[in-house]
Formats: sequence, C-alpha cells, structure tokens
Amino acid sequence: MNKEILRAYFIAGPQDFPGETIDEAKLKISRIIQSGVTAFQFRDKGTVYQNDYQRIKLAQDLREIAQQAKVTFIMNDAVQLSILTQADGLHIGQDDEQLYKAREMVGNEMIIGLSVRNEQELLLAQDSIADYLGIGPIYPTQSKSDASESIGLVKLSNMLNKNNLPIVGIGGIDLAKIPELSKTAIDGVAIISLLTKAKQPNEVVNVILKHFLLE
Ligand code: TZP
Ligand code: MG
Repeated sequence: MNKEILRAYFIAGPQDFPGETIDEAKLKISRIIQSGVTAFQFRDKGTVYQNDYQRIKLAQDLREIAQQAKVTFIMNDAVQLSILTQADGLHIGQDDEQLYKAREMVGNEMIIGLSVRNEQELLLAQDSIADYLGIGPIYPTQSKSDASESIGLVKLSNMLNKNNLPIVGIGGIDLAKIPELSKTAIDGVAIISLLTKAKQPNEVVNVILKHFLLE
C-alpha cells in the first residue's frame, strides 16, 4: 500500500452536518474531497435514509467524485457497500466484521484499514492482514459519541516504537496539533471536524501536506 494516501485523510458522512439535508451534506463533502485531500472515508453513522437506494446512491456519487479528484475512496464498516461501489479500501473497527472474513469478502486488491485504540490492540494488529492502522483517539473528540479514552502524545510515541505498519492518527486533531504530530512516526492525519467546519478546506489541507512530507 502507498503510505502517501494517509497524509491528509478526510472522514465524513451526513451525520457530520447536523440540521442539513443529505444533498447539502453531499455538496459540502464533495467540495472537501476536491480540496487536495489524499483519501476520503465515507463514514455513515445512523443517517435516516428514505430507502436503501438513497444510501447506495450517495455512496456511489461520492465514490465517483473521489475518483475524478484522484482521491482514494475508503468505505467505513459496510463490507457489501465497499464491494458495490468498487471502493479502493475498507476501514473496520475492532467491533466490526472480522478482518480475515472481510478480506475473504472483498478480495486481495482492496486496502483494509483497522482502528486501534491502545497498545494491546496495536500489538495484535502487527501480525494481522491489515494494510494500515488508524490509531486514536489521540486527543478528545466531539465527533464520535462512543470514542474510547484519548491516548495522548506520549503514549502514542511509545506505541509507534512497536509498530511497522502504515499509520494514520485520528481524534481531536486541529491545526495547532499538526506540528507536534508531524514529529512522530505517523504517516498522516485522519480528520472530521477540522475539515467539515473549515471555511477554506484547501488551506487546512495545505498545512497538513506541508507537515507530512513525502519520504
Ligand atoms: N475514531 C476515533 S476518533 C474519531 C473517529 C471516527 C472522530 C474524529 O473526528 P474529529 O472531529 O477529527 O475529532
Ligand atoms: Mg466501525
């Protein structure tokens, strides 16, 4: 897997635009996808759709927008929808579909990312078939209601000493945190609110890309 896709990794779904319609959320997500991010993860949590078709259509449209913008498209949780949209990747959590079962379902081409929340999960993940890991929440976050305790920078650095997989950091990351994070061994940052709330997403993305340079 090319680690470069993890540098500026945008995550969103309609739930991240409270009070807005699905179409309004789609438009805002599309603009951010086109702002220079390296990956987009469609994370769809608890949105009430009129029917299944509406959800599939949203996923397909965002997949297409990402493709046109040459942005890696990753589906969160939904294995079947990752196959249907021909996603570049699938991201799963510790409580989701088992890694090996997901691999069996999506085939060998698709990137699989796994969330890890602590050192124990990180160590177990080292010998797994995951292509990359998302470590977090690093800082307290407002965007995930069931987020576990934040790890903090010191613990994160210790964890990274025991890792040899591509890593994206996640959780509570704002612009002030980018310099300290870029000094650790993570390959990039995964963010929701910093981008969904940005007036100029491309300026945020430029700061991130400048700090997480290519090797
Ligand atoms: N997983 C761990 S923290 C988090 C997820 C999905 C939310 C990150 O959102 P934000 O707004 O960048 O803190
Ligand atoms: Mg999940």
